[in-house]
Amino acid sequence: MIMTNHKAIIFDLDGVIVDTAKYHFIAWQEIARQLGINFTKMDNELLKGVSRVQSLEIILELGQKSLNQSEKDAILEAKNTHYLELISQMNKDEMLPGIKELLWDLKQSNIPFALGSASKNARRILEALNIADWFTAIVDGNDVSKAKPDPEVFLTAAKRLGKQPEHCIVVEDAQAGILAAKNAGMKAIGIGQPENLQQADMVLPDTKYLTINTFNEL
Ligand code: B16
Ligand code: MG
Repeated sequence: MIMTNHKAIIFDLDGVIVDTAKYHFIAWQEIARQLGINFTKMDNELLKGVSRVQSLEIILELGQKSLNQSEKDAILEAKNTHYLELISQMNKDEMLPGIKELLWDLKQSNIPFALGSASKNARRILEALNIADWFTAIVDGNDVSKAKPDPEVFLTAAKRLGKQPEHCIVVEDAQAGILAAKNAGMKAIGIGQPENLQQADMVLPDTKYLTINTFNEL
C-alpha cells in the first residue's frame, strides 16, 4: 500500500527504538543503593519517558529523602556518567524488533521522520546505532524546557519537519508520551499494554508488529 506523502512520523527513543530503560535502571539502582533507598524494577516503570531531574525526584520521594541542590547535582552527574559507561557498548543489534527495517522502509518511501525524546543523550545513542542521519530532525531533552505530557517536544519536531501537527503520527511507549502527542493534536500509536496507554489511537504489544502499513490504518 502506498501512503499519502504528506504524513510524517515522530518516534520516541527509549522503549520504541531501543531499550535504554534497562541501562537507566542499573544506573538509578546504584544511586538508590548508595542513598539507602529500595528501588525495584516495578519502580523503574515510573521513570519511563520522565526527565533525569524528575526521575531523581521520584526516587527521593519513594525513599522519603530530601537533598539540597548541590547534592542532587552531584547525583545527577554520577548517574549520567555511569549510564554513559553502560551504553558505550551499545550497537545496532540492540534496536528493538522490526525498527531498523521500518526506518529503512520509511526512508526508501520518502516519508520523513523525527525523534522526540526526553533524553539528553538521544543523539549519541542514534549515532551509536548508526541511524542518526536517517532522521530529518532530532528533538531531545536539550531542545525543550517542558517535559511530556507537555506537547513541546513533538510540536518542535513537527515544526522542524515542516509538517502540521495533524499530519504527524507519534510512536510512544509511555503514557506521558501518548498524552503529549494528543496534547499536540497528533495521532498516537502506543507500544505496550493497552491499560497503560489508554489515550492512544492504536496500541501494539511489541515493535515487531509496527510496519509502514500501520500508519495507513490511522
Ligand atoms: P537522559 P524517552 C527517556 O527517554 C527515558 O525513558 C527516561 O527513563 C529518561 O529518564 C529520560 O529519557 C532522560 O534520559 O538521562 O539520557 O537525559 O523515552 O523520552 O526517549
Ligand atoms: Mg519512551
